[in-house]
Amino acid sequence: MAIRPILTAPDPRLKAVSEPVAKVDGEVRTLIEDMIETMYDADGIGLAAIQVGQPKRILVLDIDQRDGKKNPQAFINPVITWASEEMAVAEEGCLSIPEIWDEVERPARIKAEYLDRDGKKQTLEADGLLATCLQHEMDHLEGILFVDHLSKLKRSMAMKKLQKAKKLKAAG
Ligand code: GNR
Ligand code: NI
Repeated sequence: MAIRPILTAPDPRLKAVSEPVAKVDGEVRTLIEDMIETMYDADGIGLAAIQVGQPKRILVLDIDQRDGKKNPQAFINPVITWASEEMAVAEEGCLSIPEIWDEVERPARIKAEYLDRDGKKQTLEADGLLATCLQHEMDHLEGILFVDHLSKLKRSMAMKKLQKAKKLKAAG
């Protein structure tokens, strides 16, 4: 396993639309293991493959890391098959937009289909943080970041704040 570097905005690769995985093979499983290790190392609860520079429709999640217990889940070629009309607002952050947090409105409940690490088809019904996080990660597969759901003004303020933080970090 290896920790891979996480791309940060405005890296143009984060805008790419990721490609479906044709076969769940060893290479895909290695990528998934690296993504899980990278997610934990960065204290994240989710990660999409494009965030480590791989434009593949793969994401990993672990939304319940209390008590240090780990329950990582991998989703390959996920598709939302149903979304509730009811919406929910949640505070979101992104490992590719460090230190920026804001409220995003999304469907409150969703149903999804995906392949697991064994290439087996699975279905899932989600609400709460799982629904938020899954939709956030699935946006990454389309090249969409959570700030793209904000007003133009809020987005440009967020990106300015990020640029400033990056400059400060580079200057040491
Ligand atoms: O670690 C993460 N936390 C988070 C919190 C609220 C809503 C979404 C997320 S996902 C984020 C990790 C990440 O950037 N995944 O793409
Ligand atoms: Ni993200």
